[in-house]
Amino acid sequence: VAQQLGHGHDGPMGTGVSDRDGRREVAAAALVDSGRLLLAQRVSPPELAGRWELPGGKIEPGETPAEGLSRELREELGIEAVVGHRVGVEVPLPNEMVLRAYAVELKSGVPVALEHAAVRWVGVDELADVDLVPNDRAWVPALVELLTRG
Ligand code: 523
Repeated sequence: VAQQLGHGHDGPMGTGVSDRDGRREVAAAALVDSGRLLLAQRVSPPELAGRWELPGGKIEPGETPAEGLSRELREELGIEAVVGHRVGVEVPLPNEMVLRAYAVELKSGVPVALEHAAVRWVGVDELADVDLVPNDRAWVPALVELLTRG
């Protein structure tokens, strides 16, 4: 909801700043369970509504990426999750933000679309056909690898 840096918070690092370069992180979950990846369908903004993303959101000042992403998944999907290693490339966003994906495991609960239009589980064979939000397309090769190994 809040735009750009700030949010009205003012931590020791300044406003909304979370990494060494002064960029605010948006974290997204590559949540894999039983060999399938969880996707969530955005409701906003208009240009992204109806398209599918790895769920997540902005890390707040004072949160680690793992803490912030766990919080977002609790708020958006009603699940408890364990945040693991980085997946794929980092994607620069406007307003000095950076988008990063993390491998996530489901700890408890069943994902429900509390802030999305819908959720769905996709197998590696379906990934190429999904209407992903443009930023998340950069992760497809890494997601294929995540879904095919082990
Ligand atoms: N993305 C994106 N892909 C992706 C996520 C989770 C986010 O491209 N998988 C982009 C979309 C927005 C920005 O990152 O440009 C912030 O994501 P958003 O809106 O999901 O984060 P929130 O929920 O923290 O944002 P507010 O509604 O502003 O609180």
